[in-house]
Amino acid sequence: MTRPRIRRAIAGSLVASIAVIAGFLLSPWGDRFLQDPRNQDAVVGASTIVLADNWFDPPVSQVTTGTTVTFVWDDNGAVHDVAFDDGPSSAVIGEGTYTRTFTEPGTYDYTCTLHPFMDGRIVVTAP
Ligand SMILES: [Cu+2]
Repeated sequence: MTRPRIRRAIAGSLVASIAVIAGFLLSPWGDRFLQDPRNQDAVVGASTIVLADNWFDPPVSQVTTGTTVTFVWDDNGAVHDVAFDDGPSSAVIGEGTYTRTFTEPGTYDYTCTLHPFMDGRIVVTAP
């Protein structure tokens, strides 16, 4: 290849790469990647949290003490876990459920250790 051809080839692959990245960031998945899920409004009373599309739904939930929160895997077999900052965590699984009962008020952050952007929060208030 001549030099101009090489330059054109490099420029072409650069443009293609930028287009792919921009396409990703503008997609719904990229939108989720860019935002902190814990900035979402809390859904009051949500005691079931669904794992789908690399996302906890809802990412922020507010419940009262004594509530058992159930996490439900529904991501076509994609493997995730629920790991709380204060210790408890589920197994790394592709289907099934995980439950945790909250006896103390507080803010409980959790994440999926396989997908660091996949974050969630449970706010526990006194009844
Ligand atoms: Cu995950």
